[in-house]
Amino acid sequence: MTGGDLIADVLKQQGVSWLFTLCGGHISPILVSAKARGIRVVDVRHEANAVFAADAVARLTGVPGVAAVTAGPGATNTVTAVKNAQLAQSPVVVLGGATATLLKGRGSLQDIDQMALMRPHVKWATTVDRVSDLGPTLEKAFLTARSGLPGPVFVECPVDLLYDPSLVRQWYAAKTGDKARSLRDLALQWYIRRHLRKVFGEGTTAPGAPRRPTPAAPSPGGVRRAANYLSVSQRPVLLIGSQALLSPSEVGTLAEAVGALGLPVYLSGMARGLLGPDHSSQLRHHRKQALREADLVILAGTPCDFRLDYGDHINRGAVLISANLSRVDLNKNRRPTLGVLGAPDLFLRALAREAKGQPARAAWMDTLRARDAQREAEIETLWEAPSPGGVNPLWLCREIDRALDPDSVIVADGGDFVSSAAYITRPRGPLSWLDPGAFGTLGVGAGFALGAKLVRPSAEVWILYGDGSAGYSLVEADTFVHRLPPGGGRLRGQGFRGQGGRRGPRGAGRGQGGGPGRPPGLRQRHHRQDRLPQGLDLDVIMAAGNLIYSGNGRRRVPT
Ligand SMILES: Cc1ncc(C[n+]2csc(CCOP(=O)(O)OP(=O)(O)O)c2C)c(N)n1
Repeated sequence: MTGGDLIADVLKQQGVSWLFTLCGGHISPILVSAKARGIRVVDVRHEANAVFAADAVARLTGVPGVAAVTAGPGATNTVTAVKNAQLAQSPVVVLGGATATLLKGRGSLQDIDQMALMRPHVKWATTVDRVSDLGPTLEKAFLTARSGLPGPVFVECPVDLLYDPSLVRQWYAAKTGDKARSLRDLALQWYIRRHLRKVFGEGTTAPGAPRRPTPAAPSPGGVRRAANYLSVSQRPVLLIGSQALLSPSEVGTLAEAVGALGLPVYLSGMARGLLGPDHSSQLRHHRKQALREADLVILAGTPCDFRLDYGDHINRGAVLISANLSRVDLNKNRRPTLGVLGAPDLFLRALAREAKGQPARAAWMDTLRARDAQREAEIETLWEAPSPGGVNPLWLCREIDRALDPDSVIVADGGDFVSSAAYITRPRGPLSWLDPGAFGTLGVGAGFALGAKLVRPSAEVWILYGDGSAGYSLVEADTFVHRLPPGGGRLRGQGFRGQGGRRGPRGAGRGQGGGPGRPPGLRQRHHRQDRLPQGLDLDVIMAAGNLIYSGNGRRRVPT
């Protein structure tokens, strides 16, 4: 039983189906053991994309997504994606390789202070220094990632904890030689033996059943008070944000509750699509005006940050009810009339049960609907306008909307183009819109799409790229071709030709990072990079401006 096995056992037990990675000698045993247990090891071209993919898996399944990255640059490359997950409140577990415990701080390859690097960006960053702690630490990491306000965690796994103990002992023995020739040699032998007893000494235990965090239920008193406020409101507006979608298995129930409440509702971030493409309660335009005219506003999982002009979009005289898992977000920039600390989806479900006999608000709803229809008509004139030298982005978004399959997921990665897409395309159902969230990170596209396609293989997955954002992750087209199941739906492409396998992980030379060499069983992709442009023959990659790829002809978007 190696440390890699212990980690893989916990992953399996926690229900992890995919391990995203870019390999390296420091982490190879984790990948080999995971693969042996039937976990799909999906290797990408940049560690950020491994974390973005894990983030998408977490958002779509509720089970923390997992990425394993090698020591040093592997970890530093994840920082943007980890920070993005932190701000998006997404439960991601990042396993980081590290130099051998005995070599820390002594100038070995890729050895840096990873705790100092990661700590500000995660809920919990920890390092493990004995094999017996690997399993329990990882179990705690999963629980931490998904409990309370979810977020990423980082677990550093030094390389000598991961390989077969007999190999590691040999490796350490080679440092001192068999025969001690001097007092110094004797001391070193003694020191290393003592260290090995610590690293391997304790017995290991089998992983337990995954512990589920207790749901953060809102207080019944808070729900009752909200229902009372609602019962006298003439012009309420409900705004639902990403945090309300943190329990993917419950989104159907949430959608029913929101429908039953019957309030005018705006959906933002991950909540887009919650009510399907054209629910009668949902509004898409003139949100600011609605919030200014409302006499009651419910923020379900939405802070008063820049997206609401720090609270200024909301009528100062309105009753403001905010439900949020984070006490900080609950009170950010503007103290609500009623703040309910707890899961916003549970709050809305409880409110739908509690709020009976609401006043008729036909006039208010009609006003909002009329404005919505008027804006839709305006947009129709805009998308027909000629766009010299390129494609009218509004027209393109409309075409995409027309083309969207009922079973589709949109990944939004771009600037203005994506802002336009957000109000023109209509995600078809709950959890069918993925965007970076409050961090506004360009480059989430391919990683998110990879995770989405693995979670929902039969869905059509669209990446809406700006031509700028496309540059960050277009290279993962290669990953789509080689790491997604063949024929598994619409996220696919042709054009790369594998040139056969060179054995071993990229750059993982023998003994790299102080480890005892690369284990067998991993194959590196090796392709003709000069064929890369042909690889963009994908029917799912859309880019604003002049770049439009619509590859396999099944649904060609006209240019
Ligand atoms: C990692 C990162 N770098 C830079 C930015 C700043 N930024 C926001 S939008 C944008 C332009 C994006 O261009 P494109 O994807 O083509 O979208 P467009 O706005 O042109 O539609 C940039 C550089 C960012 N949000 N994220």
